[in-house]
Amino acid sequence: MEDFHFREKMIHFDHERIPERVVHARGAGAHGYFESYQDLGEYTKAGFLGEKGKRTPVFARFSTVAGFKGSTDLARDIRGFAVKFYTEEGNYDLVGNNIPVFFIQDAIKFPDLIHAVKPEQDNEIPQAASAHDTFWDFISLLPESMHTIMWVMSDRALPRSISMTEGFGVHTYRFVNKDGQSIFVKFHWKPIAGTHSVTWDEAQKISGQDPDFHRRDLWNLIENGAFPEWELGVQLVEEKDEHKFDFDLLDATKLIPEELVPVQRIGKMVLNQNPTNYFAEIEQVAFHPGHVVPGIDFTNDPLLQGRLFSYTDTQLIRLGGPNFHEIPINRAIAPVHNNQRGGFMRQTINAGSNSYNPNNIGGGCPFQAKMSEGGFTSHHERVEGHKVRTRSQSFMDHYSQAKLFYQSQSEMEQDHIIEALQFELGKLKMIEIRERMVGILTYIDKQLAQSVAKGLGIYSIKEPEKPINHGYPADADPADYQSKEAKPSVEKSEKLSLMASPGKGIKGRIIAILANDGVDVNSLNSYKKALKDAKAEAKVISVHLGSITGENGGKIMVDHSLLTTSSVLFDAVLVPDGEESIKSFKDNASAIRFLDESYKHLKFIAINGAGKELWEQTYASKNSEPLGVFYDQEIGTFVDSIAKHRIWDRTDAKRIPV
Ligand code: HDE
Repeated sequence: MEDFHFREKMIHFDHERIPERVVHARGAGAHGYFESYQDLGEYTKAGFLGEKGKRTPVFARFSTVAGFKGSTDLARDIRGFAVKFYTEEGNYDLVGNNIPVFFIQDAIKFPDLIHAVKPEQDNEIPQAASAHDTFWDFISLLPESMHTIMWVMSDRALPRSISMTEGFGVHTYRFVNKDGQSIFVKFHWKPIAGTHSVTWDEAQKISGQDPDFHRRDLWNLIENGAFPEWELGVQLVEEKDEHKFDFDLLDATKLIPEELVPVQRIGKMVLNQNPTNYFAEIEQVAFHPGHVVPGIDFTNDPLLQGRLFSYTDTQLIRLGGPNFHEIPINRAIAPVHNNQRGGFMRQTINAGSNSYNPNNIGGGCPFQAKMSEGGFTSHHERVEGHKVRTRSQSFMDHYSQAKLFYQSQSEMEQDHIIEALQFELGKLKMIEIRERMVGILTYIDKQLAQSVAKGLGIYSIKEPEKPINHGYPADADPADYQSKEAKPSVEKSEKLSLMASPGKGIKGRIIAILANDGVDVNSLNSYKKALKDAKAEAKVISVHLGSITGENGGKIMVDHSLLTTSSVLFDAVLVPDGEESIKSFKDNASAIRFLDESYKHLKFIAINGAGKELWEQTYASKNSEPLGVFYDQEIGTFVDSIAKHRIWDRTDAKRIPV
């Protein structure tokens, strides 16, 4: 025991773990900057938005919600989208999600929601999945969740890359200008790379092939200089217009369709630096919707109000005390002066004798700065009403925006929602939960309900029974509050479809090149160059690792063997010319499967010269006119096509038996 080298090493090791986040445990993050496009002083006095071209350092963390820290990135789930702005006036945290609405309206239901979606309490199964009884039992009794459920069942829940997902502040916040005037604001992050997803079949396979898929992608994009970028957008609503909408601005299950209030782009975020240490940065970063700067304030959204409590509370247990703001990743760049003292892990060495206010000993310092001195002063608001636990009548329309979302999807996206519901509900043990859910779906869309029912073998759909009376006025019949006839304010909202924001170019896409000894090196290299110029990555896949030799000499390094990778990890495939190279692949089941699976997942495929002989081995080639398969085409055509992400009208893809 006198061996202190041993003791100290072992003691530190024994204490390496801290509790993972209760939600959003699985995450990845990066540093970067935010650049303001204009002076937004008319609406907000926030300094970081007050000058065109002003740059503010940021740290962003992206996460899944339900899975544990070691779970797969490709779970069907909401993605957390949290950004910490290190402004000159202190830290501002925009703690959002990639889906603009939330399951519940009132924060008190949050522990129920999370208990329901997390692995079941008896056997802790299933991991990072909502397809189980407790989740759908809860959801089927909570009609207010239907709008978010539509989003989560859509491809929004399966992003191709973090850099290809939108972000939303979800709640309505306030901007406040220097004259104390306030305007409501909803925040949006719009990815420059467009919004793109993978299919459920791919998601499940990626979860096996590379559970770190999103984390790796984010890391590689930054290492390769293909920096992820988003524009920050705002929807602004004047206070006088608060009640102009047929939904409540304070209801987090509702969004403002862009047709009603357009999104104005006010700046850009670029993530250009990977973290140095995962634990010190991604694990220890502490976000909080209550970390605001002068010029940004809250509303009475009851979900937001609950969050304002929860985030400090959770840091106390996770990071071990009240000094978590002194951990390097959480430190403000603005100097901090207050009378807080002591507590576990205090870092600051405060000098002098006094730690109170008012004081004379310290010359009156530190003191709470007034608004005129740049201090934060809460927005003045007159409120009146009764103090009761109830929900406003204006929160009771649970279906109109679920309908709007479904109606705004392309046919293919609607099909994916149907398949997702068939999968999720199909995994349930209790048939009555399935029936209850299908009943509720009729309130969103009858055709949707019927299609889901068909897959579940439900032949007669029952109207939902009276919902349970939670959150409604005590004397109310909840059935009166279902507003199932409510119609959305607009028939269709274009931007709710992933197809509406394709983005530009192919930055960050990964293209597989199937090549072996004897490949046409010149052609391969010109593809590689064209892809690199477009900031995409080309990866050479062969039957072995090491290097391969071209038909006229020249060596090419191999990135993966067919054993160590899979088509689901790529966006498109190229088969270059070269008799010998193709010969070696022709009998290789993995190579044939690679092409078939790429075809099934609607990816673009370029075949050159002898590559046709390999293609002819595939099941896909038996289709009369395979769409999106190019023979001996210009490189440019292939590159431009990849920007479309997938060939959505390749309807025969479903027939491929892989
Ligand atoms: Fe969170 N949420 N949340 N949440 N949330 C947490 O805080 C909570 C909600 C969101 O990368 C926790 O530090 C309550 C909506 C993100 O570190 C916890 C309610 C939105 C992250 C917490 C909500 C979010 C969290 C767990 C209902 C989108 C990850 C660990 C009232 C606008 C941040 C932590 C990161 C994390 C509570 C609902 C976004 C427990 C009580 C709505 C992105 O405090």
